[in-house]
Amino acid sequence: MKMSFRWYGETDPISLEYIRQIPNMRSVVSAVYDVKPGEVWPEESLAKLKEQVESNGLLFDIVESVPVPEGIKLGTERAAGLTEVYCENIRRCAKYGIKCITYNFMPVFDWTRTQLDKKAEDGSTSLVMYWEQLKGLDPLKDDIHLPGWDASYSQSEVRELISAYSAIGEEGLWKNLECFLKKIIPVAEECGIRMAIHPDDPPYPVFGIPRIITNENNLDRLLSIVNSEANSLCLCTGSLGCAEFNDIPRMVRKYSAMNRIAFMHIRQVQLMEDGSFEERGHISKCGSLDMYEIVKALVETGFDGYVRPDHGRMIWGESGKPGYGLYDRALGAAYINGLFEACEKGNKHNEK
Ligand code: DNO
Repeated sequence: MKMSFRWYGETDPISLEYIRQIPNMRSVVSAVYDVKPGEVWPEESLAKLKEQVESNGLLFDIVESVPVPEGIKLGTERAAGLTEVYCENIRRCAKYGIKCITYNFMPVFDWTRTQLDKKAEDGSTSLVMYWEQLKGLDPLKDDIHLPGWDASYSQSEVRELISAYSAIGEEGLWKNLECFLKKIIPVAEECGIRMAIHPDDPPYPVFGIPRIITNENNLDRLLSIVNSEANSLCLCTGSLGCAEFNDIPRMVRKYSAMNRIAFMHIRQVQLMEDGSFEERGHISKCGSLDMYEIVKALVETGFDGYVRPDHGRMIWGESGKPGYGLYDRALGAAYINGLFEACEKGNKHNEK
């Protein structure tokens, strides 16, 4: 496995010097953040990122994300042109050494949470989603400002988008994803890049907006659209894992054995009885996901893709981008390294 760490570029309060000091750190996961979805990434920006990362003794070979514009997801008349731009971005990334690109196909919003700094008993804070706080909200009537939602849309734009997605429904979204994949995967193959789709977070419809990258059946369907290792998963344990119907170790084993996981996001969540969830410290004891079983599944299937500790809590007085502080993600990386070492040595021992 290739250990990696997300870095938001020069505005990230965490320096590459610090990231480099995390044991076994290899790759920096980043992106060109100052270009809008649907526009071409300037080569100078990619060259600069590569130079910054490499001068700190790390590799820049994985991108998260090249965002997919709404026009592609909605299949508007602009979709074909926007897909061309997307393909150009894949080619440019390849030119600067990128091997894996993460993206998602979530309508309008990326992840959904109701609070980003919920205090736990030990004083740490983390992201949570409490159904209680969402109940009764109607995005078509109420002004909704959930933390972390894209503030670049006005409330009326959000309403229009939600109506447009409700009109196309899940099957419409599938059709547009299929069209997109059939165009981009051959380009990715040609450039030696693996596209890694991030699951919907959480993996079910929110406010009636369709969501499709949610469960095993749908992941099977997605992978069969183009049967190629360039059409792979970013398997995010925390996103898929906040629904009880997803058995994460089983899914990891299955898709890793098929060599269709390009990137693992390792995040811990605690599921609550009513479907709400809290993000927690990475170790198995802290939440609903058995991290040992997850890593064991990876090791036993010979996984050699990228791994990153996903969302950490804020601890030790740190403040910063919710989910993306240094300390708890570094603890997560150390823990994940430990699980890999133990599972790899155990595996060799069993083979003898
Ligand atoms: C949350 C992340 C996601 C992810 C995108 C990928 O912190 O896991 O925002 O980067 O969904 O496109």
